[in-house]
Amino acid sequence: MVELDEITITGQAITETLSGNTLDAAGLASEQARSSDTAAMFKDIPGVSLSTGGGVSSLPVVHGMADDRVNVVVNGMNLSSACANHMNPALSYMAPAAVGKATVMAGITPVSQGGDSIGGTISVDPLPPAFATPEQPTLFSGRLGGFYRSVNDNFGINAGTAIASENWRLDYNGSFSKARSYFAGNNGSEVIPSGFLSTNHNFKLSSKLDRGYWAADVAGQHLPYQGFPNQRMDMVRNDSVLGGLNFENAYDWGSMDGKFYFHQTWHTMDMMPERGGSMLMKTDGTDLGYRLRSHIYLSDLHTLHIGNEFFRQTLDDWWPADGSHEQDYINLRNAERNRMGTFAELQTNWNSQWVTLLGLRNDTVWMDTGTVHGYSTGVMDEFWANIIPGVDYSRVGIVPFNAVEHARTDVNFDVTALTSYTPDDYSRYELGFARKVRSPNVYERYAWNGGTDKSMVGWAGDGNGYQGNLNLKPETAYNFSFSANWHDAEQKIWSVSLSPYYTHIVDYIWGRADSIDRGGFRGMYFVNLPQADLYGADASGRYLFLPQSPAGSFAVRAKAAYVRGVGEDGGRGRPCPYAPEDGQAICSAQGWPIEGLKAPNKVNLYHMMPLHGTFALENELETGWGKFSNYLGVDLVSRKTAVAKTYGEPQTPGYVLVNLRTSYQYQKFKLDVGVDNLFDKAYFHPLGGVYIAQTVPPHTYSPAKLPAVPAMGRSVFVAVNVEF
Ligand SMILES: [Cu+2]
Repeated sequence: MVELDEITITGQAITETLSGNTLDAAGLASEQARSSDTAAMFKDIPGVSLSTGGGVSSLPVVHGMADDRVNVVVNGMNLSSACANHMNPALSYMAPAAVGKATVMAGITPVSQGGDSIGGTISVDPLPPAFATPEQPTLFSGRLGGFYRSVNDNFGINAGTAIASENWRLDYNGSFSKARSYFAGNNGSEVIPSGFLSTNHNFKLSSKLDRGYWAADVAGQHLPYQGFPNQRMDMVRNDSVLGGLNFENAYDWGSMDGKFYFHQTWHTMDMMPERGGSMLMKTDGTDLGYRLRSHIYLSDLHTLHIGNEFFRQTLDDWWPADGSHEQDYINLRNAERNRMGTFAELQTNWNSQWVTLLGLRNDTVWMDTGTVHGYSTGVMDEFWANIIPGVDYSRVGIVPFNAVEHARTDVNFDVTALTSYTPDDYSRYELGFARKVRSPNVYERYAWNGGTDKSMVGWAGDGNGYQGNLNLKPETAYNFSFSANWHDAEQKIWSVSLSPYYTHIVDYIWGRADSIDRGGFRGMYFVNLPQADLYGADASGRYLFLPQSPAGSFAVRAKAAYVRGVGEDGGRGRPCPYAPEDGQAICSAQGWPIEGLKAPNKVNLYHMMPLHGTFALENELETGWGKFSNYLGVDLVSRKTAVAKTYGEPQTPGYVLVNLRTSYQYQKFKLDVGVDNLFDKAYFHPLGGVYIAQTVPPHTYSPAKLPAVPAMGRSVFVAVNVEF
């Protein structure tokens, strides 16, 4: 499904062809038919896996880096998660059907593609606007699609329409998707709560420039609920408004592109009825930013990319008081995180064989937040927030949050060097080095409450509670990657690619356990590990072994990926601060040792996908009655034994899944049908997290063996799309 594709958009052409994988139209369409989750469209790309949670909010993991470590760009924008559990990540704001182009850079991200991230890049964009021509002065187009998936009765519709003259164009796109909780394999039970309902609308007005366009768009999301089986809370409302201005134009000296945007999210969490219980949490977040880039032709050989961007995130996060509380719990008040990024990148096409790309980038991040308080003015809630008279804080080893300055500024520098060598028509090699820096996010620095009983901050799907650390430093990654591609001259019959990589990270941001309570969950505190190392390789290949036959063409495809992540710890969790105040009972209830928990010297990093691969047989048949594309694939995932023990990450058994699908296209009509997990295998996704609903009474389990979330059983899907 993944093809190295010719990129034609001005300004992005050059850097994306280095180290990029673009999903072609057919690949996109096939993924769109199978899931309501935009991040899931990337899961078949070697080196990409998913950290799953809600039905439309998975987080992509690229070469072992997840979440904020990956540079995710949606239509040129940085959109942050306005949630302590990262339930509304950037990709959840664009429905799969709205994606016109999807690119993954699993290896090295050129500085012109973004900063403040240390992993690869995922970008999704709508298609650039097409205008009418003098021959056909008015253009009218539309599309209508619907789908159904049996495992969770997920049904949805997508609609789009556009009207264009030679100079103007108006687009509307909308989508609706609703699902109940899904069923686990082997006739398993419902995994609760995992249902969702999501609606998205987007209007765009575009105007043609002599060699480009500008566009203004406004989008809205209304998401009434989304269950998260690996979190303590569910999303019970996510409303957002997103507005932007875009332009792109070519000139004799080069090209320019620009973007200005504003995004407001109103997010509410509670427990969905099937989970039971109630505890309201609210987050209001905004994103505001611009990006300006110029691509200047210095000579026949050299192109200079320069750019500047600004991105500001603000967050208010509070948990409203219900009858049993004195006051609202303030998790974040007026938190802000600002970033100014500036880069220069020189691309040189030395000759038809050698291309080099050298980039330098600065990101200055400044952040701040206001004072906080807990649900009450009692000692336990005040302890972490304010200085309590009589407490000797030098003895307890903490400083209450309101007693210290919160403003922090980081000045970060990124460097990238990439070269590609194409010696002949049969091979291509890329070698890259990057130094990348990421500053902590607002929760990593400012989540203020410690101890396991406030386990509401955390996005790893592990059920642990995380406390921020004002002394966190940015993490710095040194990435080395190499990629070799071999293929036939036409790139039609066979291709093989192999991409090993190694990343050394200094000051890796990590949750160190302070306490392990009776339920087996941990009270974590964000620290910088002195160092962490990630290494692995992706391999893929395709062979069209029967280009022509009465039954069409036949090809085999294979891919495999391996990643290993190890960090150096050996530190000690903080000593239980309640103990000196005669609070030993609290310490023992929270499993918080007075002398502090000793961390192992070496720790396995969290969310590392075990060795996995896919073998597939593909068939394409063109007939007078349309085109058939058939796919039979076998996914193999090995047992996950290298788990982050200090997070309580579950081990998961290996499994084999068989997936079958076929698509039929006749002119502007397209039908996709298929079965995922054909044999209804019961399995656990290795990055699916802990099944929280199973850990509350009356369920019992062993604390060292927290239950993993059962993955989806057999699902029959059908999708119909018509264009007119
Ligand atoms: Cu949330």
